[in-house]
Amino acid sequence: MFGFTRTARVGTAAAALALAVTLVATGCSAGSGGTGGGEGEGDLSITFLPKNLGNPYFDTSNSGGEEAIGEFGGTYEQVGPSEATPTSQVQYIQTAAQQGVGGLVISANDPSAICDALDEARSAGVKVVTFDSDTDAGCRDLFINQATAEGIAQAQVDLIAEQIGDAGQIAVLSAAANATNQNAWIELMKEDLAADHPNIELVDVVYGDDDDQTSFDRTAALLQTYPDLKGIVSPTTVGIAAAGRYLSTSEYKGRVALTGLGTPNQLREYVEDGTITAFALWNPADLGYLAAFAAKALIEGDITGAEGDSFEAGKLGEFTVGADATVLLGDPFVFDADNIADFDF
Ligand code: RAM
Repeated sequence: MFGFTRTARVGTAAAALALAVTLVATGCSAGSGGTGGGEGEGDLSITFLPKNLGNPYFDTSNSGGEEAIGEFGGTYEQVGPSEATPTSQVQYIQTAAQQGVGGLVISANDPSAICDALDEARSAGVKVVTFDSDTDAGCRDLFINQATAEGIAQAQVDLIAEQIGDAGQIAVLSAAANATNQNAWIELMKEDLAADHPNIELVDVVYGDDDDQTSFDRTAALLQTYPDLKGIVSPTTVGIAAAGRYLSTSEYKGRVALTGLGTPNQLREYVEDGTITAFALWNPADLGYLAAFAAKALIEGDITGAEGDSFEAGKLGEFTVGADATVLLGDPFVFDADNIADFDF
């Protein structure tokens, strides 16, 4: 499994090297989960529920979960809606509860719209781990956070500021309007811009719903509406890939900067053709892997989600639960023309 080390730092050569070495040294498990039931107490059948299916980011994160579950001998399943709308996950949560799975690992499309369903699942004994995009804290046992929201916001503001000479109009192309993760990052980006970048004007925030075509169309509309636009920040892997595709064959290529959060495989061609200079992300596979081990620790009663609880997460080592029942994976990482060849996800 390609893996970021927990000590990776934004844009450092050492981190890039560690990543590259891990990439070469390890492989990704393609097998399905085990036969159910681990060595400890509890039912290690664990269902992964992404925001929507068909998103390479979640394919990678959930393959990390599958790898972990295979290692500890549980049963992996992935289910999910085709559209990332606030209530589209409810039916899958209800089904998991009826099946009596041991754990549910979910990236939430809305902080509160799925809470009733999650409450019912938890009442039925299902341990609920949010990862990637949280719910309200009271609706889950644990949240596995990819990186601090402040760090993710800062990385994107730094990137766009550098790419447009710290001045001019920018817009944000986000995911679904209610997405907990993107909304938290955008609020913090606004704060960073106001505090440190007086000459950058954020003129609009638009939503592509983590749908490729919608994101593509929103990009076209932004460029028409704001002829002086200098840059687009897209804090979603779906959005940035669609915007890259639009820009790469348009008159705006190289004139309007594009950055945000993306996967190397989806953006490689746009880095190579000069549409994108640099973008950020974390390792989605490690995020899913960590979330699976967290679910195991909850199911087996090793942890309850209390601050200071700690648990083992296989090859990633030991993690400790922080405030608000949150576990932190690491730091965001910046990809550019110099390091993108080292990554394959
Ligand atoms: C998309 C999803 C996901 C987010 C990434 C960066 O794949 O919106 O929730 O974390 O982008």
